[in-house]
Amino acid sequence: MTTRFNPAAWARLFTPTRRQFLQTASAAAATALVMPAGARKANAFAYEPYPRDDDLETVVTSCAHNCGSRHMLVAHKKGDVIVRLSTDNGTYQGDAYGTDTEEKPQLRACLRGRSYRSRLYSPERLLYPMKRVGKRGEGKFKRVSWDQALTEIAERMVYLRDKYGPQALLDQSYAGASYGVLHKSDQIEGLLGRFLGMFGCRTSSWSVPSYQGTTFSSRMTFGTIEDGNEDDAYAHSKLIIMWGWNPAYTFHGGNTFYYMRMAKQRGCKFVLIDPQYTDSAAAYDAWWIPIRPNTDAAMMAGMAYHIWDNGWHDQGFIDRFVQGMDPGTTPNWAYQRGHESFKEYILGTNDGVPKTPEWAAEICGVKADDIRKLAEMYATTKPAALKASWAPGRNAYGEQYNRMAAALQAMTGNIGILGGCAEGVGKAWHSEAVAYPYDQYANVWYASIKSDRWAHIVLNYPNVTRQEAGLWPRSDQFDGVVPNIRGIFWQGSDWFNQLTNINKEIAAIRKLDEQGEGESLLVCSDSTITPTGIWADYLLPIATHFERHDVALPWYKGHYYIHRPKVIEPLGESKTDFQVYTELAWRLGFGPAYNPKAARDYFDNPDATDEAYLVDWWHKVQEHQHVEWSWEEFKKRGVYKFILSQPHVAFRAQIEQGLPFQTPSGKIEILSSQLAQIDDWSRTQYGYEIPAIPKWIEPWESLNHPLTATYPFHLISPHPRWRTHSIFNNIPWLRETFSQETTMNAADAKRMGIKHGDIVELWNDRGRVVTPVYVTERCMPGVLVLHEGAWMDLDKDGVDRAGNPDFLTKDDPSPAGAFAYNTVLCNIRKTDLHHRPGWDQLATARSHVFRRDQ
Ligand SMILES: Nc1nc2c(c(=O)[nH]1)N[C@H]1C(S)=C(S)[C@@H](COP(=O)(O)OP(=O)(O)OC[C@H]3O[C@@H](n4cnc5c(=O)[nH]c(N)nc54)[C@H](O)[C@@H]3O)O[C@H]1N2
Ligand SMILES: Nc1nc2c(c(=O)[nH]1)N[C@H]1C(S)=C(S)[C@@H](COP(=O)(O)OP(=O)(O)OC[C@H]3O[C@@H](n4cnc5c(=O)[nH]c(N)nc54)[C@H](O)[C@@H]3O)O[C@H]1N2
Ligand code: SF4
Ligand SMILES: [Mo]
Repeated sequence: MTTRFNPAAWARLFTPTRRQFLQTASAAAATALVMPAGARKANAFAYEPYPRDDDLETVVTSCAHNCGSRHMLVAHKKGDVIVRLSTDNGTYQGDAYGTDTEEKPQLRACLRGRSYRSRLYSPERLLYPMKRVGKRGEGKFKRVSWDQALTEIAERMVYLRDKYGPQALLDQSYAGASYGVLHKSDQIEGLLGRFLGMFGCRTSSWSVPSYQGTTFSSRMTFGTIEDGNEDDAYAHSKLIIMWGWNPAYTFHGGNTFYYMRMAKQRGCKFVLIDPQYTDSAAAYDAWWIPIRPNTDAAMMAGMAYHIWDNGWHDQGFIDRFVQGMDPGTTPNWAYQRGHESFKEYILGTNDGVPKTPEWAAEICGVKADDIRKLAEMYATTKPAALKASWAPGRNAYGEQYNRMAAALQAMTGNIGILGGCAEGVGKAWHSEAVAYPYDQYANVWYASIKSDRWAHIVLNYPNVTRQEAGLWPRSDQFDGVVPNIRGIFWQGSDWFNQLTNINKEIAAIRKLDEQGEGESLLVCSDSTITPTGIWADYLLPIATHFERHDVALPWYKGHYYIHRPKVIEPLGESKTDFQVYTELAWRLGFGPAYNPKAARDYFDNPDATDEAYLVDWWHKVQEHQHVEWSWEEFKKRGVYKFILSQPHVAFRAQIEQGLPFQTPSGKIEILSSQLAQIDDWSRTQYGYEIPAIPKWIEPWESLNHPLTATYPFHLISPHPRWRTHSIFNNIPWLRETFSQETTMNAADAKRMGIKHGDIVELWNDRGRVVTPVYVTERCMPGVLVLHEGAWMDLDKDGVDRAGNPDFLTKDDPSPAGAFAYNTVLCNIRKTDLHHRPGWDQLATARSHVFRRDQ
């Protein structure tokens, strides 16, 4: 093993006491040095004086993770230490300094990316394999060798598989590493899934927290999730409706704002439908329509009514391209099966309830006149982009919202045209995505559950129905068999911190504890000591994307590849996930099948093998995407930006050339052929009935629900600008810009005697969290906003002092699988409890625990 990591230098980095370290946080941002003058002598960098640019080596790489985009980072290093990070300046593809055009924009990093060095070298960095020595969740670990950790994990895996069957190990990998082509961490293409599948013991988790309602809608309506335009298409819109979409905060592409600004300059109007007035609305001077959370489908139904009422719909488009919009486009077989068209539903032909703007206003809290005005704007401005983002679909019956949006997009003919927008999921340009074997062993599983149901399954096993578990049907003896979950593998996920109803997850772990030491296994592979890791039996240190060879893909939007060389050697004893699973696979007897290009010493010498996979991948890029650069040229430049002859618009070919959509009927299916033909819902992965056309369905919690008598506030938990979920929570530079707080309406606060900056407690039957409060007119009455991703920090009474909203969320999934993160009622009051925002108050800086006796 040849690592150039120097433990003494590492120790020097962190010699000051924690207190001194904390005091430096503000100085750090100003000087870009972690240590202030006056602290005990500690070399933040091995190099003083600060090296000049000429002394540094410049390496192009990319930022990472499931953050909404993918930008360039340029590392400037001396020896094996990254001294500085910069970003795209237009030159790296061989263009003049500053090149930044509509066709070829720069990929400039956000604050998170630019602070990446402090994540790389953070005190929470996991450097060695660790084994739990205390109780689960207590945070007591000791350092062990890789050999010991892998031997013990392999033995336990075999024991659990043999005793509890091929469903005993739960794959909880997720998108932390998904946007590389070689080192992947998701349920479909990921390294863990392939490993557990080959081992013959895997329960997978099929519903995606991000957008399962949206995915479902896109698949049912368009037959694909590649329904997005590239972002430059926004520059051609005349009206952009940001429906539950805040691209200023929650990135959905790297240059969205750039193109939206172009639209603004060209006269585009902007509307925001959101319980809060966002920075995006402020930036574009949008008309803000506050809406009660989780009532969007009702408002959209009211808009559809008004559009028909005035004849503003595009009948030509509907007749040619749509199924089930109105009686004329609804097949007879569907009527024979008792279904109705969308228009009949909206007009109330059969249920006697016309979905008028007045009807909608009662539900969503938006004035009927405003619903009418927006409907008119949308139907009479061409082209118009209704961007229905995912958050309103991250709700009970969230799929209905997304399908209702597709109906509005279709009835106004805004699909497949430049400046329109069909996107639900928004996956646009098709990239070459996988460099390692994706064959018959990929995504093998013996049970597949709705992802938010694992704790429920553990707690109630064996008294769980297949509907409750959301089991995906199979055609063998495992069909309908609810898994007896005995182990969890976390890879590229902090899911213990990020899934719903954390107290229920804790109860599930406690139940596993009760079943006896040795009867379960929790393994967390991560580069950071995460809140999830605290609950694991083994922590495996994973090399970051700066420490391994890969290529970065855009995150849904953008058309480029960024080379990711091994910029520095892996810190500590870090290994890549691929090294870890390959080594385990060798020990378990299927090494060559798992990683066919690797020799037995891959654990120590991965470079040539990784290169070989990437070269093969590049050949596919050359072949499929007609790229002329050689692999060597790509490696030299670092980035390949495709130039498209025109903005990529999803479904352009279907509309312009009449090609069929990928649905059973070849049409845009507002009435889904697939759903309309299901008889026994209990045997589907959905478990419960889903209407064949989009409909308004009352959610299980909302501001219209009687439960408001006890819990009068609706909590939504959007994504933070200063974190990627839980990633970057411990970065002091970012903490200076934002903090974890609850946003509350000023009139509500006044009525309750709560003032800006007070510490408040939010609670419901599921949990309690503590945060400071931010009082503002920018949030509608009755709604609270608390961003997801804070590192949980429980006190002895089980109160989360860090303010993680997932102590309040509910683990009931929507029939189509949508996580109901934004379907939450709770209450709020002032408290004397302290908020402990994590890193800067030591609460979650667990590194000192781990390193104490080394
Ligand atoms: N900075 C940053 N960017 C990210 C991420 C991140 O963690 N940080 N995560 C990425 C990932 S994985 C994902 S899935 C996407 C998520 O992308 P989105 O789902 O679009 O993002 P959110 O931030 O959850 O919510 C967007 C807006 O929806 C509003 N909203 C919430 N509930 C409702 C509702 O019921 N109705 C309406 N009309 N509005 C509602 C919120 O107030 C917020 O302004 O973001 C990606 N981008
Ligand atoms: N209340 C509420 N909760 C939510 C949401 C919400 O809107 N509201 N949003 C949900 C959504 S959309 C999402 S996507 C989830 C995100 O949930 P997670 O995916 O669990 O969140 P992350 O914080 O991104 O965690 C990813 C982890 O992967 C690690 N990682 C990164 N790269 C690698 C690698 O190469 N190998 C390994 N082994 N590990 C790596 C990171 O260090 C990090 O700890 O959160 C969900 N939680
Ligand atoms: S948007 Fe994402 S990829 Fe881009 S710099 Fe920020 S964190 Fe990195
Ligand atoms: Mo997500």
